[in-house]
Amino acid sequence: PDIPEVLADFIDYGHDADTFQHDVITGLGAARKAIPPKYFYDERGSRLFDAICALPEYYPTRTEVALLRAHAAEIAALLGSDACLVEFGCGSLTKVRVLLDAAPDLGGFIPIDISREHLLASAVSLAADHPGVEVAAVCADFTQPITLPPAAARRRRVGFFPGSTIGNFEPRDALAFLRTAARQLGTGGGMVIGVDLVKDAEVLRAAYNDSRGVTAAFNLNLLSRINRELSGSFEPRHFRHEAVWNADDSRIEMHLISRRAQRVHACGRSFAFAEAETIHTENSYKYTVEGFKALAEQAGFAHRRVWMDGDGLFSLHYLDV
Ligand code: AVJ
Repeated sequence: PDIPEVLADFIDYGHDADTFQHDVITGLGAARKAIPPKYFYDERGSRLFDAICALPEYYPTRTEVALLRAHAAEIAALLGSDACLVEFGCGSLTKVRVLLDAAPDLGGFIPIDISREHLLASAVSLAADHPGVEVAAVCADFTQPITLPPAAARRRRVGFFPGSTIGNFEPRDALAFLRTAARQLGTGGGMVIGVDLVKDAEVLRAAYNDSRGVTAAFNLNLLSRINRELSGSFEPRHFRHEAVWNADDSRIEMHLISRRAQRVHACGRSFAFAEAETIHTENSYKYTVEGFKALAEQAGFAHRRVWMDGDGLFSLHYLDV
């Protein structure tokens, strides 16, 4: 398909289509059922996630955006001139716009995301608003090996990984991801990363159990997506959303809990659920500033700067490669 004129490039690795079926079959066939959280983000899921970000209980987005706004000039100075920002799992691109508005001499921007149509529309709109920036979008699972397009290869590269998406990784996978990113960004490069912090359990619980039920709809949409894309027979109302704080592992866990014993079909197979059996759909790890700093240093970054809100809810870090 044609690449829209405002984009320098649009590269599609097709990662999503290949793996969804495989991960659902494996995940629902396991003794402890689980499906990776990256599959939340089909078109409807991406829209529901944007709605989560606007919820009063969901503090991470507004807190991080306020940090980006408050420190945009300092971050822009750290980016320097003609750098290329590489955003991992970019979603709607609302956060990077705060940086772009403050960094007029940025040279390139590479948004990487698994949600193809959402990425295309967001990248086109951003490129139109920033004609001086070379925008090359990559549709891919950012945890898989990818080759950065020429817009990045020619410039000093700085990663942008906001939203505490790093929290979706098991700590050892977070370390592996940061190591790979450091290699890809290269010596002299950097990373701007948002990390959600350990805090009062009730604040955490409320952020993932909002009163409007948007997070529940986001979680349950995974079942509707299996119905749509993998000929599934899930009845979403026969499952319920659960999000709990696991203090021992320092993470919020999201589950879909079967309200009854039932049998469900998907991918031409049959899966049995006992009453109260769960599908584990997400971990969202929370860090302390010291804990994250240690992780980043172990991955080969030098910790340059941390910014936090007054209530210590969320942290934004600048790392040097
Ligand atoms: C985008 C992974 C950071 O863990 O807070 C929001 C996803 N899940 N509400 C998070 C999410 C439920 C979010 N991350």
